[in-house]
Amino acid sequence: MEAGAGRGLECQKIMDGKVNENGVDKEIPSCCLKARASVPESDAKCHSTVVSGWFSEPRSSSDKAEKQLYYNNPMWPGEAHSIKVEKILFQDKSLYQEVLVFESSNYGKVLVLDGIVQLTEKDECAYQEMIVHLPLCSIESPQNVLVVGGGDGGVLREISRHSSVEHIDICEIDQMVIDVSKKYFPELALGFEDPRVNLHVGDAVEFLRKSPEGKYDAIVVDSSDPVGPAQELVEKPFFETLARAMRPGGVLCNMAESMWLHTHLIEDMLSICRDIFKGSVHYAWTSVPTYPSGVIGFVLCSTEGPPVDFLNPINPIEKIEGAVMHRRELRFYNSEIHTAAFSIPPFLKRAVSSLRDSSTSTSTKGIRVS
Ligand code: SPD
Repeated sequence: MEAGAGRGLECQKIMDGKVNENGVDKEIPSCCLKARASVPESDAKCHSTVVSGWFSEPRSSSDKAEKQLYYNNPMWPGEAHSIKVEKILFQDKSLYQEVLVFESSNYGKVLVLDGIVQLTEKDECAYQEMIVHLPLCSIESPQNVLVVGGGDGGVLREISRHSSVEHIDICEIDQMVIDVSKKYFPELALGFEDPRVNLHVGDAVEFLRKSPEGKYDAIVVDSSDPVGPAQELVEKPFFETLARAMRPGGVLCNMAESMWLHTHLIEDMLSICRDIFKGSVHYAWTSVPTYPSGVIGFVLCSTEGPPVDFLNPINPIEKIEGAVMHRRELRFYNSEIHTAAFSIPPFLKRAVSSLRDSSTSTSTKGIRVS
């Protein structure tokens, strides 16, 4: 990253607003400059300047042949969000992925796995608080909770606000993510210090297969994007395994990508979940500026049993003693945001058929998709 910092000053002039085409200087509006930067490296003459000192979400690879894919991550082809890098703090390859930590100019420290931003110190609250409190505030007195993924500890930090919780299992596959988070993200990794936490380093599918049926009141799936090894975490067998491990009327919150980029994936996940979870199934979302398109969603499901009204939290965070201030003040979540998170914009309702008739889809079994 830093090696390229002095390169491409000539190119920088072009990026400042002018390009020379066939000997003629032409003004280029900044929006077009951005668009130019989104073509593959071989076509984008100014690529090295665009990335000098900036991190952009690539399909990570040091292999030259794959460099063409720099701006073509299969999850968001044709776009890339860049964050200015002040200093690279850590870079290594674990058994599973490339792990990068850098200090950014505007978002504090940033954790990147296989070239994809997982969290930044500035906006992680909007993800971790929502993925935890949306499910845990929707049931009375959650006691047994499982986290799948979540090796940075942020989800654990949020669960620990719930005094009713007695036991937290976390199954994270990558020990390096845990170690790196403990070193560089202590405000998240403090979640591991809670004595209720039981860490299992390994494959979540294996772990769930061995879990007793009906063990968990709540499961939070804090995975990376479903490319590569995380692919199976959005497929039917995985959801079946999750449902088996949940008690009747238990709740699941699963990361479910962006409404702007992944309507097909959302449709698929909702339809799989409707088949499996005979309680209720909903889609909610939050704003995370450093994730592609600036938003990310969640699928919330409950198993058949005591009905769960996700939209109106029965266990409001404000009423749990000490929860709002536990370890650090809540920054994003409150009960008002909770309910608002389930509001579905018209374009999304049109794109995802199961979100269309949100107010009328209550079945006799109480299944409601919205
Ligand atoms: N596109 C990035 C999605 C990342 C989801 N997991 C984030 C981990 C934070 N605990």
